[in-house]
Amino acid sequence: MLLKNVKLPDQTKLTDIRIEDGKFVQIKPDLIANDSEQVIDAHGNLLLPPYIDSHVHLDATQTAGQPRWNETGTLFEGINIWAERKQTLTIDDVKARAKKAIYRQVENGIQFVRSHVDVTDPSFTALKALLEVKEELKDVIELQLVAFPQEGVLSFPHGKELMEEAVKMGVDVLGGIPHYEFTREYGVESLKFIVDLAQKNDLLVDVHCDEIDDPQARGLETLATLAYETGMGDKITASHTTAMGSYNDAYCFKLFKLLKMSHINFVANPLVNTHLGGRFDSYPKRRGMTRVKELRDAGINVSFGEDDLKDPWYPMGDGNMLDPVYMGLVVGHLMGHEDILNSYNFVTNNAAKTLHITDHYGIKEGYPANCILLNGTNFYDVLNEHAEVLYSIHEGNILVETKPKEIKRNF
Ligand code: 17E
Ligand code: FE2
Repeated sequence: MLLKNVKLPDQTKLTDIRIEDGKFVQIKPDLIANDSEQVIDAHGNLLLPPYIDSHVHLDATQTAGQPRWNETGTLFEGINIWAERKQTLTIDDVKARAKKAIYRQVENGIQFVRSHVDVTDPSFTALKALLEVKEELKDVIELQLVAFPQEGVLSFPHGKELMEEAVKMGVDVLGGIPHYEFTREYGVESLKFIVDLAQKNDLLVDVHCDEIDDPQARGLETLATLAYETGMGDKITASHTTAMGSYNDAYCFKLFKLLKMSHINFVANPLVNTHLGGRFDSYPKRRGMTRVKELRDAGINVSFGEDDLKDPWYPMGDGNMLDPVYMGLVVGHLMGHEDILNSYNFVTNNAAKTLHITDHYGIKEGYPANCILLNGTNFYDVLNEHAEVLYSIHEGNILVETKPKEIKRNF
């Protein structure tokens, strides 16, 4: 296959790309098509590596309103509603809902996903189902599964054993939820337990860390210290960290030194945390998003996730990474022109670092031919105009083709 007249984000001139046996084999201008080679003319449109959703909950997707809607809009009501819905899970139910969400994600150019899966359920129904989905869709999407202790490690009966069992079942990443544990001490102990278990089993870590508007929440400093002292560094990710939006600046200044030393990654979920955050405030109301701009400017890796697609925490979401990018830029005061042009990094290259997939992710000769051709010549237009993903190519196969919308104006 030959892609002609492609615009790569870091190059000013157009180029051509040859794909053979599922890999990028040549990236240079003026390549000549071989006999019978399929040619796609990009007409100067932007080619990116595929979108990555670095934080989503596929076990709960498509359950909004079941058994009731979240009327307070708080994280805590979401957790309570999910605890009820969890009682009625079946493998077929989880698989059907997860696949529905993944198909939308793939149609919108996503090819890599990290999904948290609640393991505070002794039957492990959701995890069993998602392990099957991961295998069944492996030619379409690369799915990482996180053992996520939604109701706590120390604060839920047999929480530690459930995490250990999830490791045996084959998760890729270990999660945690220190701000939800009964006490600060339980939070600290849970983080030590998770990092230790990850080290012993050579797994990554991605913690729901300080997802609360409590300026006293201090899970992050413990997680970063563990990353630094164990040397796990960038194998560890802190998701949400919304308490950082409430920390005082003096504490945050001191904290940033540790964050840089620790090399941990951050995932912000701009849509969901703007929706769930500030719910106990009157006015002024806090925004609930972590300090994305300051983290980025300090050279710390930050990506964006969708978090929820129609579930007890968030009633919206259609598997499109342009949505969290848009919201993240608005809420994060990241609307400088260069900020907008480069914002695709939050859902591509930065997310690839978090997922530890940079050895096979990116548009480079010799790498698997994974890419998306967008209906726009730069990311400012793509984001602003909700540009279609014209082609999503995975290991050299065209997964999805989309025709641009045709509008007939009668005036
Ligand atoms: N669970 C949680 O603790 N936090 C979230 N944002 C979601 C689930 C979606
Ligand atoms: Fe989450």
